[in-house]
Amino acid sequence: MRIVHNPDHRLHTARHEMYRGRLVPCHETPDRLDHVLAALQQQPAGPLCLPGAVSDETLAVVHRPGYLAFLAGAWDDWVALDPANAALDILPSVWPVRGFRHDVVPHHFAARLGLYSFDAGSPMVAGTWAAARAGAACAVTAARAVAAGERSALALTRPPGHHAGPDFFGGYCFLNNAALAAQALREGGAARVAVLDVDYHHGNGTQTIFYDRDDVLTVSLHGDPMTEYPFFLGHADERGEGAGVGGNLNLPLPRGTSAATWFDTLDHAAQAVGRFQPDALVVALGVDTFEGDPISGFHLRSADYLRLGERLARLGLPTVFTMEGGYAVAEVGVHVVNVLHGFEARAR
Ligand code: FKS
Ligand code: ZN
Repeated sequence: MRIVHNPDHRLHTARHEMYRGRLVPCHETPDRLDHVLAALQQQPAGPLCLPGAVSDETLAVVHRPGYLAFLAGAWDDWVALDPANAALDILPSVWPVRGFRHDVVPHHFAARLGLYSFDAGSPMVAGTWAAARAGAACAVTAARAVAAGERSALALTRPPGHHAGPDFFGGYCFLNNAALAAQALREGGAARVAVLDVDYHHGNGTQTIFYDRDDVLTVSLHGDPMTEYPFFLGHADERGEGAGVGGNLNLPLPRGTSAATWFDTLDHAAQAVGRFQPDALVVALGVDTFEGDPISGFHLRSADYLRLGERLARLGLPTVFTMEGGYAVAEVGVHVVNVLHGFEARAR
């Protein structure tokens, strides 16, 4: 398996996220990725390589140009508000809810920050744009390698991507790496692409991006949004719209779900992927389904990640993995590597 890693991920190192009325240390830290690289040194799973160049036009197929320009200029705009802001992370504090205008982009940076976000838990720093952009390049490079004939590739990157929508960030995500990979597979010749999201949290950004399209199936198994983040999307009755009706499948599960039930549900997800008869697969790979994860509530154990990799390989599809969540930091590396080794063991 080709592994495309983000050499610039450390540029996105934030201090605080807002949580229940206070600023707490960020869960989404650079050492998450360092643990994966360390585990890959112990148990190699394929050649490590760097991302190629990716144009703004490529990003703009998935994200709105105005949103991309906002992200690119955010740090300078933040510091222009007040030079003292240079010592602080960017976090939004005002949002346009129901009844407000979304079609007018305010001039004030604090207002644009709210327009383009959905939580106060996703800090931006000076290097966020560079890190996210290099991460998106990893996803596109991995997808292009698979489109060119590699059996599989991993975009080993952070910040993650599956919560980022056409024009919004949140849930630690700024650019949707899984969606960019799916789009690159489409452009590389796959007529139909399935995205299977196995992160603990619903892939709301990916769902939204492809909701009205019939060429990309989105399937997510995740904590029930009635109690789990991101709360406002991810229910079973969300099936797609317009040409995309039937092209989205949500499999919400209660907090506390066992590995056995989770794997039964994975089988349903895999059957839906098979029925769609895709030419390629994107797996949004979060390992926050682990029983020891500090912010999640499923009960997978380390060896279960080998089984996950095996089951994904059994779909028999050219496959791109994107790295999403996982916060039991010391174990993240072993779990990701287990998925890759399980996959390689069954991949032809
Ligand atoms: C604890 C509250 C956590 C935010 C959860 C975000 C989950 C992000 C993720 C991703 F893959 F994107 F990284 N609320 N302070 O795991 O889905
Ligand atoms: Zn997650």
